[in-house]
Order: sequence, then structure tokens, then C-alpha cells
Amino acid sequence: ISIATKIDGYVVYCPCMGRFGNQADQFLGALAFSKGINRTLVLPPWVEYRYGEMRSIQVPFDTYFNVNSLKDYHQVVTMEYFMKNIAPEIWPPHKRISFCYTQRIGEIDNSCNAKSGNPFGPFWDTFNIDFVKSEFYGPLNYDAHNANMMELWRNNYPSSQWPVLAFTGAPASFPVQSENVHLQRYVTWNSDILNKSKLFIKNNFKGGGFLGIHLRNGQDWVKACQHVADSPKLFAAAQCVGYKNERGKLTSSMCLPQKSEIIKQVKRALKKHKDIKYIFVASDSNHMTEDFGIALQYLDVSVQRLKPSNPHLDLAILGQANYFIGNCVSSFTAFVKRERDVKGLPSEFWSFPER
Ligand code: GFB
Repeated sequence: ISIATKIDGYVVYCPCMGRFGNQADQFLGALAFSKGINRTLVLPPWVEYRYGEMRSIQVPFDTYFNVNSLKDYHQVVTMEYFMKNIAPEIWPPHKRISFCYTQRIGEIDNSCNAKSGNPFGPFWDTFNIDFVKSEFYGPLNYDAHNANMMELWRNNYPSSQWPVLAFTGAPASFPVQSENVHLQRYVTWNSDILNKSKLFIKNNFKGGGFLGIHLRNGQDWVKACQHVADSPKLFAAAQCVGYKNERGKLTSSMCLPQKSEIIKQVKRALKKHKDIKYIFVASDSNHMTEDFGIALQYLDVSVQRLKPSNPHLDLAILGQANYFIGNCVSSFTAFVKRERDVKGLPSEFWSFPER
């Protein structure tokens, strides 16, 4: 006989760090954490930044993803639904307390300052949320795989007294804890993204397979990669080198491969996968379309990309490629890699393992 655990209370948080890939890594941790403390996870909107705009914009979770597939793992509700239908009763304005590990520097002393700065302010403003108080939860942490820790949370913050735990940042680590990588299985695209990706594949990749590649090479990335030497676990690097660098050393060409290396590796993949007739290039900056045009002119392959740029559609298409080459250090690649692992599709990384 199994006794079903009663899920009581809610976890709300702002995905206030990084862009999509970072937020997705932390989302998996927040999902595990909410389950660990038996609370419904309120699915936050994605925090996005539009070129030239000062304030972040908040995009509802289900704009891209299917809410139902998450329910196979744990109870969830969108933030929009929660604020409209649940919060008015259990979380009225005078009960809104923000949670943080320890005080955050901002306008008020001894406070989480949950709304200080961008995207913090705009995030909570989207739902007209103001906080009346702060709660410092340190030294607790959100390792869902530490049973004692989860019990501490449940005992210190019983849902009868604390119906909602509202976190200033994600209650999760970055990069995603290795124990939570498998939760990617429950994150599936909604029918809008799925249909658009399938249509693109059907219209553009006729009668042959396609190789998906992720080229992360914008100016922010060039700068970030300068830290490789002193940050052996930079961003998502653990997906290649392991969480303790047990699978090798992070090199700068894993972070920012040279054009010649990229072309070499693509040619090698094409040689190995004779069924591939197309290359789909996703990039935040330089798609190298001309370089590929010249380098591959004698091969029977054509190169495609999305225009205009669309990061989520890029991700969904990369997730379906016959073969994929991505960037070890990028959490954008990490999302694709995890999704492909769930489906049993093969992937490799630029310059890793070293040859
Ligand atoms: O996703 P993300 O956290 O991955 O942030 P990294 C990179 C963002 O750049 C994405 C865009 O969310 C996209 O908006 N981007 C990257 C792309 N690759 C592509 C692509 O192939 N196609 C399209 N359309 N857009 C980290 C940041 O990025 O980079 C960190 O999250 C930090 O906060 C660091 O800024 C320098 O892990 O690659």
C-alpha cells in the first residue's frame, strides 16, 4: 500500500539569472526542489531581454512548453493561473513575504530587496506583487536529493503557516545538478513550437537527414570564453568535462572553436553520416553561411538557417536533427543535448573530446 504524499502549499520564484539556457537549467532544479518539499511549483514566465529595451519582459511559461507533461512528474500551475485564481485567497497582498538566503543589497537594509534592479522589479511588477517582509532561509539549501534538508524545509516552513514560499531567485543551482538532468524528460514543447519546427523540417529538409549545429559566437561569448583558463567549470562545461573535471580539461577551443576547426568537424560528421543532406545552423551571431558555402561546395549538402532569428524554434529543430554538434560551455546547447539524450539521438561537441 502506498500512501500518497499530500501536496500542500506553493513555490513561486523569479528566474532572475541569465537567459533561456540558464533559466532552463535552474528550472529543473526548482522542479526537483518543489517535489522534495511537497509543494506545487508555480511555473514562472521566462525572463527575456529585447534589444534596446531597459526592462525585462515576462513570457508565460506555456508560450513555449507543454504544462501537462510536467504533471507526469509533479504538480504544477502557471503563474498567470496562480495569481488570478489561487493567490487572491491564500496569498493576499499583506502576506507576501520574499525569501532569500541572506540579505541582498538594495534600497532597504536587512531585506531581500526582491524588487531591486532588473529583471527583479519588472518580474514581480508583471503580477503587481509587492513584498511586505523578507525571510532569510539560510543556512538551508535546495538540494532535493538531501532528505534531511527537505525535512528541514517542511518543518521550518509548514504550509499551514507559510502557504507560499516566494523566492527572490531560482531555488536551484546553475548548472543543473547531475541528479536533475533526467527531468528534461518532462519538459516538452507545446504544439505551437512543435508544429512550426516540424513544418520547417518538412519544407526544408526533403529526402535526406540533417545535421544540426549550434554556433555560439557573439561578442558576449567571446568575452566569456576569455575566462576558460581560470574557470575550469565555466557555465555548462560540466556536460562535457564532468562536474569535477573528471572527463578532462576545458579548453578555449571547446568554448570558442575556430572556423577551421568547425569546418573540419562538420566535414568529419558528414563523412560518417552519409544520409545527411542538409546542415541546419543555429547561432546567436555568426552563422558562417558563406564559409560553409565555400568549404562544402563540392559536397552534396545545403545549409539552412532560420530567418528571422528565433531561439526557441532553433532549439526545437536542433532537438530533432539526425545528428547534432554543440558547444560544451553553452547552456543553450545543454538544453538541446538533454532533450536529445531523452530521445536517444546522438550528439557531439566542438573540440571535445580532443583529437
Ligand atoms: O540561453 P543562454 O542562457 O545560453 O543565453 P548560454 C544565450 C542567449 O543567446 C539565448 C541567444 O537565450 C538566445 O537568446 N542565443 C544563443 C541564440 N544561441 C542561439 C542560437 O543558436 N539561436 C538563437 N536564435 N539565439 C550565457 C548566458 O549563455 O552566456 C549567461 O546565459 C552569460 O548569462 C553568458 O550571459 C555569457 O549559456 O550560451
